[in-house]
Amino acid sequence: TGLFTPYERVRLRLINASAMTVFDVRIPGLKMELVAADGQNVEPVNIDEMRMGPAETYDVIVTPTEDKAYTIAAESIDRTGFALGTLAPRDSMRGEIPAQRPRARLTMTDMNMAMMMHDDPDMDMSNLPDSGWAQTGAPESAKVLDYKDLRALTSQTDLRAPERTLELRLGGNMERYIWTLNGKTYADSDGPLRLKTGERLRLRFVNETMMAHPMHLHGMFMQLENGQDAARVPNKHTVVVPPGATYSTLLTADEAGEWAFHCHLLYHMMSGMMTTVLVADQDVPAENAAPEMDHSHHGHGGHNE
Ligand SMILES: [Cu+2]
Repeated sequence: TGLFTPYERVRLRLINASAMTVFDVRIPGLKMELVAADGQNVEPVNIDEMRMGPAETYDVIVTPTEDKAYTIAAESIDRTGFALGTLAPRDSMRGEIPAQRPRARLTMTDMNMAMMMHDDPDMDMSNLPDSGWAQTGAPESAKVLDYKDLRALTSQTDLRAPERTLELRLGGNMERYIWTLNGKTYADSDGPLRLKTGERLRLRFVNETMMAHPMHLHGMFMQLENGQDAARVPNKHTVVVPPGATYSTLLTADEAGEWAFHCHLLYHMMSGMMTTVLVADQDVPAENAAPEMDHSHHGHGGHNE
């Protein structure tokens, strides 16, 4: 229970610390003023709820005015249950638990969007069913956070255009339960993605699966290309790429070293959806740039056969 005095402004840092669960988060009876995404300040957005993938972090300010308990309700998107917290003026009070929402089914739209856009970028999408991923079950009047709403509070410092695009295809093989980046598991990969110190590049995530993948980079923030102007694209350490979708981020490779880069769904990471980025001066011979991670003795390898 988080205690408040009525009319107090309370800042909550919501962190999805689950291993495998995407949550829809709401506090019935309270508007949330979203002020930070993944710990990075954004222009305030007033919302009723947001969807959060593992590792994603949102700071919200709420102002409870009534002398009663409010429930912080995080409903798993498979609708099997809630993770619950309480905001209350006194200890040992309990708020109401909201009714469970129906589970949304994924549709042809979720499955085919990436493929169709690839085949014919101009095709007419108007007669397709709605995306199942987009159906949160929130009431029509509710404002659900959209990535497009995120706008950095202050200007980005590196406004260079990217010099190149690095594509990451998110894939999986259901018969063997392996998850892959560019068709390979971590154990079978060709080693780190090599970035030159200081370079500006685009990372393009192409999700070829029917699941969302929260792609998480250590060491540096990515700037999500969400339609905001270049100076105000938001920083993220985790980007949830919906089923069949293609999302792009920008990155300035300004932190030397080898950084983990993986899907934050634990079982996906462990079964192969993991790589590293190596930021080094290009002149340094690869074998001297940094010690390779030892795939054979590393717990994250794909030893599932
Ligand atoms: Cu994944």
